[in-house]
Amino acid sequence: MANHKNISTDLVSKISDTEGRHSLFEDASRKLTVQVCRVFLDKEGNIAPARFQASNLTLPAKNQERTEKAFPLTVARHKNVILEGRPANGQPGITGKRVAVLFSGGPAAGGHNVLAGLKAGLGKHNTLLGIKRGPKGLIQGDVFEVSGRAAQNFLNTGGFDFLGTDRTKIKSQQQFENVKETVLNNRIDGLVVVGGDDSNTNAAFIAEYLEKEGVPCSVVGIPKTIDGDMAVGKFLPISFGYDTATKVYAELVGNLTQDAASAVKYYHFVKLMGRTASKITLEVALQTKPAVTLISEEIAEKDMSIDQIVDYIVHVMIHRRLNGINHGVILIPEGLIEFIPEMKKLISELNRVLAEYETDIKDLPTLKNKQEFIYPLLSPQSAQLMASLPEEIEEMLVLDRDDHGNVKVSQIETEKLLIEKIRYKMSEVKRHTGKYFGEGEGKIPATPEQIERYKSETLSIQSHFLGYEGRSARPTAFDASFTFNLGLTAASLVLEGKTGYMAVVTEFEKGGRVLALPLSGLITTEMRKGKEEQVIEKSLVATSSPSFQVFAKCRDKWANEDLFSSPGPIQHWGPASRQMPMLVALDQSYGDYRVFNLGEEKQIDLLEMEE
Ligand code: FBP
Repeated sequence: MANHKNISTDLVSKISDTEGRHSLFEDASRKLTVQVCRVFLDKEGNIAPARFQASNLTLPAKNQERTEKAFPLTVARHKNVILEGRPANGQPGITGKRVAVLFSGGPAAGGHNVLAGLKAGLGKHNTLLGIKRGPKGLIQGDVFEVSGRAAQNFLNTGGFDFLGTDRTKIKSQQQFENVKETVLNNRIDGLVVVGGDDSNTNAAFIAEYLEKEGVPCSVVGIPKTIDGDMAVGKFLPISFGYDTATKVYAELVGNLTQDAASAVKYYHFVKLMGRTASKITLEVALQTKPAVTLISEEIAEKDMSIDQIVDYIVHVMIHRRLNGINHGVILIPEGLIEFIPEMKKLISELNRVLAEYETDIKDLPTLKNKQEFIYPLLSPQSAQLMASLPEEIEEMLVLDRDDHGNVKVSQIETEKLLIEKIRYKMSEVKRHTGKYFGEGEGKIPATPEQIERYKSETLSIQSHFLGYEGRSARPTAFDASFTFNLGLTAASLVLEGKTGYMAVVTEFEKGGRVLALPLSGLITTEMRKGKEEQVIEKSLVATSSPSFQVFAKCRDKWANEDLFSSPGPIQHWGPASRQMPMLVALDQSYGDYRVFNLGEEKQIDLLEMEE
């Protein structure tokens, strides 16, 4: 053991001081200001809840008849009308309410600022309660009081660790009764569900159930998910967490583009999280300009098979190699597998079989036993496709779905499936250059020197999956402000007893507009585990959207030359800290993506709530 006598005890104690979320960065972060929408400021500039009234905007149900059947009370009350927040203008504050909040689904940066916004909106004369471990904690009654000190300590920090989260779908009569018990036992007047499409579906059903049971508790949802699929046109440009996650991934992908061009030997294949939607992948592509980006929604629209996708990537690689570039970055959206037509068919057949024979299949001990059981129940094409897949992918596809019936796409190594096929195709091209290069239809023109150079190059691939790294990062300045205002919006709504709404903030370039969308207006019908279910509609990439169109216009340029850009680490202060997602700026027709404006800069002090 070396002698460490010379180590300064002062230095050791300074290093210990950073324990428990007190790095220099975390301590500095807590003191950063957030922007507060003006509807939440009184004449003295102090934070005060807004008042909500009917606006002239509506959100018609996707299927009025079905929605009315599933949510009769909610629909009768809100009549598809969107509410808008207005300043309270000195109206007396509402007091004595107890409001509980839970996180649901995957973590997303900014959740703690939702809590801080709720605490600030409720003020000293109402109580904020935290529910641990998401919907499961709600069912089990795991509730505690959130102090101003605790909320202040978590201000501007990442993750969901203050409360934890889970993915339980509240569906059985028993679960609904347990929720009612928790509400009554804890005298909860308002319940705020911070979650994505499935969690807000939970919120919509709880609101309807509690109203039917005559329990006076308002239920409000808050749109969270890094995936960006919880978005509603101009009313909700994006969910919180998306900006932070995409910036984390864009930094890492930017680094990989630099690495590819520096080491001049690797193709980096990067699968990016985002579940069904390719919105994360699209934003990262806009920020980094890689050689190839696959967008699942486009692939489905063009009905592209796996082999056609492989051919497209190989085509880009060949052209780059002929032009002296044998490296690059290729982005693959996590949910791609569900959009490839033959895979989509296979997954839907599997969903039906898994739903019908759930317990029989679960009981079978090995993958081989499961295969023997499942194969005869699939169509011949699907059975053949399934048999051609690498074993790990096969295993993931027959794995159980999550509680909401989603395929666990984050666990399917789609990038490896593509890599295997690309390697094979590239080696085939190298072995049969005469078939692929030269004059004539379908051949790639190349000089003999180019072909010789082509043959001398090798293909080296590294694969990566970026997902969990971006969900719990410290929120960007945009997400920190966005979420604080979402918390204020939800606090204002529950104080006024509004129920069955989603709190949203829009107009990110003009100081923020604060709205409440009827949750039932967002509901559609989807097949889950082979059955029709009422769920909130996912917002996917529209190939007609400006963000996709801009990408589509540039991608050939990015494929032919190295035009990547590296956005670097997230800036929490300074000029680059005011960026919002490029996709949002494009799709909302804003003039710029570099400066968001969600109101007045405010230093938040929740300790005064303790007095
Ligand atoms: P939410 O929709 O609940 O926010 O989850 C987002 C997500 O990160 C997806 O991108 C990903 O497919 C999934 O969660 C992974 O789930 P898990 O945390 O259960 O591994």
